[in-house]
Amino acid sequence: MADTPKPLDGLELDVAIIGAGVGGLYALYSMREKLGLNAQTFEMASGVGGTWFWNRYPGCRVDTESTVYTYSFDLDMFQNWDWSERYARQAEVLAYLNAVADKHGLKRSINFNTKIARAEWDDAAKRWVLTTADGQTVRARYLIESVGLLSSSYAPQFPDQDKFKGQILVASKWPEQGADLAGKRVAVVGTGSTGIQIITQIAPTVGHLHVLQRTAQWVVPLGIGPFPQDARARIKLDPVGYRDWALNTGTVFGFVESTTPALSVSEEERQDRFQKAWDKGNGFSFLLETFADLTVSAEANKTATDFIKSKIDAAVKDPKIAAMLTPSDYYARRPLAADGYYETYNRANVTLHDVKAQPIERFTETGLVVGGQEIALDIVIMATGFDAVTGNYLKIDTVGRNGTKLADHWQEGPRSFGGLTIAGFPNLFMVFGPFSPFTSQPLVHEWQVDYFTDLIDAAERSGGVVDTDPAAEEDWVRICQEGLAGTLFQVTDSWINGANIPGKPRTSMWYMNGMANYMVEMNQIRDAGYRGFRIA
Ligand code: N01
Repeated sequence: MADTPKPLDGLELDVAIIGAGVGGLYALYSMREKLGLNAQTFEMASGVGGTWFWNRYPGCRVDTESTVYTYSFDLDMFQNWDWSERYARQAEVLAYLNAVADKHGLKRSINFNTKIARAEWDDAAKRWVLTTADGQTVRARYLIESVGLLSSSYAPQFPDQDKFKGQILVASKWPEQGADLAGKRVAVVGTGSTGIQIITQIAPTVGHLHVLQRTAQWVVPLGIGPFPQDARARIKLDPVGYRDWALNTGTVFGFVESTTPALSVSEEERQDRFQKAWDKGNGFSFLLETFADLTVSAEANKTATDFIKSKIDAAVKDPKIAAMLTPSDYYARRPLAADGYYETYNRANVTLHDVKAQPIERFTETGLVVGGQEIALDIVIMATGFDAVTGNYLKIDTVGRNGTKLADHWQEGPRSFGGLTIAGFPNLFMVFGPFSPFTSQPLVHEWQVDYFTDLIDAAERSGGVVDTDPAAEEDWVRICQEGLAGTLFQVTDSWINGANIPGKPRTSMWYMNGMANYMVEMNQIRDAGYRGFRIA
């Protein structure tokens, strides 16, 4: 009997898109509705949403204002989507992305539960040949990868992990049906953005919470509250103007970055600015709206950390715990924000462990051994981060022209042109690929997708193949490396520079000159006939 044909096998497309998160959904819309191409999306999850599909852990919400954590292409939805809070919760973001996908009929072009394992460029046929994890083959003229900046989960394995009889939960792969933490003995490993959201959320309801902190973090309040009515009125009145205003800033967080050096003002004014930012909430705002040089000058940075330290000392009753919670490095990781974070450590049911001084040794059947002492636990939550920026690209075995593997091309660290394309990998477009601007994402995703939609449109009219000049890629990487070199982000270990993953090359992965400058540079490239791209 002949084999039943597999449903995808042999599919021929104009455009294959990997990922149905914020960027992937808009890429699908643009390819299908704007360019009229035959496009389909391949998505590992069973639904849309990308990071918002997987990250269902307690306390998960955006820490970018909902005003800019949105699409703008559907002006009606941009003006009228009724965000309930200033910082939307995960469920609300996921509902919004589903509503966008439903309104525009996107789901009919998405293959869910489908993992792309391999992508190889066939130079003779001018096609990408994609292979799914279950061995089916799809061919497409263009390949768009919107695979997520922070979506390749990282969870270290500790010795004897398999012996633990309790539950181990990875925050970024949280069970869809939820997890019952009430009254339980819970450990949280990790105190990044994920960890601090979980810690502040679950502390009041768990039996006992053990926070296993390796590196203390500078945390400011987030300022949770209702959606700001003044911003809503502005967006309703002039949505395009609001969007363009937001894009024409450095980080697209809904504020304009300061141009004032911290030490150029009096001590009184400096304290006043920090206090106002503290009262308003938001990590990016505290770091960038207060002063211009906190990320580049150690002296300026110290004025901010002295301020936050004074807040830690005031909030935390036990001076020993306050000292454990005070970082020793710069305020130059991805800025964190959570309401009441430090106060959580005053609770009788919360214990802070310094696992740098007293490392996590191993699991037992009933808990974890930390610094020689067993902590009895029902649940261990790994909030240990992501193989950021490059992780998901490299999980796909990608082969470009002349058999060049992406893993080899990126061996010393990633390379790209404009965060969008890679030399020798024709017709491959990335949404928020390495060396994209260091910004909040949805509006920037839209901008990048619009940019390469125009580029694909140009290619369609002149041969249909876009490659990247290796010299242009080299220049872009150099500009980006110079941009990071001047900042304290480079000398402070975090996922921003790859230092969080053992063995990962430590490198720049960002365009650090801000979105406004990025748009100018990319528009100049377009206006010079897409200089640096090779359309053939
Ligand atoms: O990951 P992280 P994240 N033993 O890498 C610790 C976005 N995001 O998931 O600092 C013990 O920041 C590690 O310790 P150390 C946002 O952009 C946004 O929290 O390496 N600990 C660190 O404390 C964010 O920046 C939101 O010493 C170990 C933690 O795990 C990015 O995602 C919410 C360990 C990892 O922190 C990543 O945040 C959530 C080990 N072996 C995420 N290994 C919003 O608010 C790692 N750690 C929108």
